[in-house]
Order: sequence, then C-alpha cells, then structure tokens
Amino acid sequence: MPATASITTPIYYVNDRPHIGHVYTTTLCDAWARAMRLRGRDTFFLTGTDEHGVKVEKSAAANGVSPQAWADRNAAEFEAVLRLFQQTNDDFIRTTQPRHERQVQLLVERLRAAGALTKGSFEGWYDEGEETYLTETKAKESDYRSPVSGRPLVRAKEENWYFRLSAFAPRLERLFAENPDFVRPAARRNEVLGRLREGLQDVPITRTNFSWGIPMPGDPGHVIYVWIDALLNYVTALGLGDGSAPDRTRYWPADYHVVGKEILWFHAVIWPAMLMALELPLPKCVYAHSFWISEGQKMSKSLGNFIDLPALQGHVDRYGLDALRWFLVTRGPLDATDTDFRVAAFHDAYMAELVNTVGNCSSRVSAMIAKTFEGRMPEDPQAGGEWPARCAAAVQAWESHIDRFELGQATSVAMGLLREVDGFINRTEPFKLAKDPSRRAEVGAILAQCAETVRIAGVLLEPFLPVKTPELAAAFGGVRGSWAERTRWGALKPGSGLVKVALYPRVETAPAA
Ligand code: ME8
Repeated sequence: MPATASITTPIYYVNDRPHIGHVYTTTLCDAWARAMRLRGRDTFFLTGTDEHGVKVEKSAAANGVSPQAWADRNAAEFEAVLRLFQQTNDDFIRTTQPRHERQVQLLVERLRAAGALTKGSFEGWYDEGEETYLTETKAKESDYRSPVSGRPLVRAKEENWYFRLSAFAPRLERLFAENPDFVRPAARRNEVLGRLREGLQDVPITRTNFSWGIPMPGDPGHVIYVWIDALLNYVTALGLGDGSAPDRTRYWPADYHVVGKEILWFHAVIWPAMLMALELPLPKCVYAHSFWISEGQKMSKSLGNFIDLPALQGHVDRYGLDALRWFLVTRGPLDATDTDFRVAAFHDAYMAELVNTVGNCSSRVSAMIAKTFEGRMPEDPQAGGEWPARCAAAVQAWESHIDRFELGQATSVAMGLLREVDGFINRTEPFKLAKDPSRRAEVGAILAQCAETVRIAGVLLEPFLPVKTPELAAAFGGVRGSWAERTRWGALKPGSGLVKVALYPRVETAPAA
C-alpha cells in the first residue's frame, strides 16, 4: 500500500459566487494532489461548500427561494467551476448533506461528553428588526434605538453553548512550541502566537436567533454555529464521526489544510482544540496564503474590479487553462504578501515561460531530431554526460519542494532544467554541426541529452500544466510507468519515436486591463 497524502481547501460559502480567490486555493491544492499522485502516493483531495448560517438564510430570502434551493443552486455552480478548471478533487462535501449533518451532531455530542462544552448566557442590547446585538457603546450612540429602524432596542438575554477554548491554552502552547511548521508561512505563525499570548476566550458554538443550521443535539431551539459545523467537514468527509467510510480513515490527519489568511485563527487554534477534545490527531500543517488584489486595489463588488468567473474564463479563452493555472501557482500570494493580479504580468509570464521556454525548448529539440534523425532518438555514446546527475538532483529538489508545499519553487526547478537545455543548445550549436556529416555522432549525443532532459522536465511540470504536458510526454517517446521509471535517465531509449511538438501559441499583445 503506498503512503497516503491528503489535502483540503476551505469549504466555500454558497452565499457568494465563485471568483479568483476560490479558484486560486483550489488550484494550489489540485497541483499538490496531482504531484502526489504522480509520485504514486495514495492521495485524497477534498473541497466543498459551506451552506448553513444566517447569511445564506438571508440571501435565500432576498432571492425569494428556500435556503436549501439557494444552496443547491450555488453549490452546483462551485462544482461546475471545479470541472471547468480541471480540478481533480476526490470528493465534494456539502454541509447540508445528511452524511455531514449526522456526524456533526455525533461529534458535538462527543465534545459535550468530553466536558469541552458549557452552557452560558449572554446579555445585551438587541435590535429585533436586524436580529443583532449592539455593543453598549453603539447602543448608547444611537440613543438605545435601532440605527436602522429607529425602534427601541430591547434588553435581551441569550443562553448559548460555549466551547471551552480557554481550557486548551496549555496544550495549544505546547503544540506551537513543538511544531514550528504547524502554521506556515512563518509570518502567519507569529501572528497566531501574538494573539495566543493575549489569552483565549471561550467560543459560543450555538445560536438561537435563526434556524438554518444543524440542530444542537438534545437542545431544541439551538442551532450549531456555522463555523463549528464547517470545520468538522474535514473529518466528516472521511467518516470519522461515525465510521461510515472505513476506506477513508487512512487519509486523516491531513497533510495540509490550505486556507486564506483571514480564516487562519479558526484553523490554527479553534480547530486543533476541537480535535484535541475529540482525541483525534491534528493536521500536519495549516498553510495560510495571502490575498489576490486586482489592479492595485482590494477586490470589491462596488469597485467593479472583482475577478469573477467571466473574467477568468476570458483569460482561459485567450491563453488556455495551463496559462491561468501557471500564473496562479507561480505568481500568486503563496507567501505572506498580497499579490496584484495584473493582466500585463499574466501575459508576460505566459510569453516568457510557457511560449519561450517550455514551448520553444521542446519544439526546438523535437524538430531537430525530426529533421536530422528521422524522428528517432539518437544514440548517446557519452551516456548523458553531466545531464543524468543534473536531472536526478532536479527531481530530488522538486520532491522536497512539493513535500513542503513550495509549489513555485518546484516549478522553478523544472524551468531551470529547460533553461539549461536552451543554453546548452546555444553553446554547442547542433543545428550548425549537423551540416557536417562527420560530426553526426556528436550531434546525436547533444540532441539525445537535450531530449531526455526535456522529457524529464516535462514530467515535473505535469501537475502545473495538465493540459499540454501529456502532449509533450507523448511526443518525447511516450515513456510510461511509475514515477521512478518516468524520471529515470535513459528511459527514452535510442530509436524511440519523437514527434515535433508546438505546445503554446504566441499571443501577441496583452488585452487592455
Ligand atoms: O471563509 N485571494 O468561505 P469563503 C485569495 N466558508 N484567496 C481568496 C480570496 C482572495 N482575494 N478571496 C477568497 C469561508 N479566497 C468559510 C470557510 S472552512 C472550514 C470554512 C479564498 O467562501 C481563500 O482560500 O469566504 C479564503 O480562505 C476562502 O476563499 C474563503 O472562502
């Protein structure tokens, strides 16, 4: 049985339409999952939708449909987007599915049995029209009247169930001290540590002022807070709440929970504490990336600079899906700073890397072999020269970058090999040597070394460029087999057929922003 690998995206809210942010996180996870499968790992990649809560209830009402109908409609759109961007998720969990709801109730029951929940009350100024509490300051400012309707605020008291987060402080401290890589990147970990030092408050985990949620077991009228419901998706999808998916338990704990930085606290602190209370193993790493902004500003509906689905589709129509995925993975906000989505930068990355490096290098080498060696892999009396060691080092570096979720660096390793091949061709000039029949063996050696290196670099690019790399692999001898076989120097045998390829067409000018 091969070792397992497992990765998750956040589950996305169905009160929003899919946009670049969702496609980004999902594409990162998809590239990693593809890389792990390529290496022969038994891989599980989970995504889905978060469908409960007052926001969904309200947007459904505003659209004149039931919350479930609203959730169905928008979840279908999220699923369609996954297919559109060729994501290879192994499951799509929806929090309104019976499998999830049933297990959330069981897991919350277990939290209560473990002594991790208490019932507490909260009292404050309540705006009945808006169904929200106002802080004392806000209430005073508006003369104890609703800032919206002007009606008097009422003094209301609510009883809620609380998760005793504070009780887990010592264990959380130890977790962070003993696992410096539990939260990455490091800048994000430091933020979490700073907040942990301020002390932990217990977390209300039920609500009584709306009904679109999972009922609190044994306490009618209480609905489980949407975040508690949502976090549990990572284990309900694997049947850990009721043992309903025994073939999936091996995928826990997840290697990576990949999330945006705005939801790090839930994943880095509340979720681990819940898992401790449930006596379940913790995920190995919570990776919090930063945000895409658009043409210099935070994306917002009112500014009209939201990179929504039609905008993304426009880029795909013009440049192809590989180009979009490449830009997201290699130029995106994987580290601790936000990234501006500029169309000009997208265009430049496509031209420099996909057209002028991947495309040009593979077409040059395959075309020369087609012309000079009738499309047959030439013999190499030098047995690869320095190239086998260089490729082996690249494969190893790639593997360790993938292990550490350093996706941009993994792509750089492959690009580095192709640039070296380009440099080697420019230095040795096989196209000139080929005019002298007495140097045929030398030309054969050069081209064989180039072809084998391009083939191996192509394998390393497969998780990132899934549309065109199969064409590259087929053109360079169609070598099949395991990861070890496909990345082994010499797998492309002398005499194998090579076909001239043209992978990425030029796009002359960038469209206006
Ligand atoms: O928070 N740049 O769902 P959500 C990069 N349901 N990534 C972005 C982004 C941007 N501008 N905007 C959004 C929720 N994202 C909860 C999660 S998990 C148990 C529950 C991505 O629909 C990023 O991954 O608001 C962010 O964390 C996620 O979308 C938020 O999605």
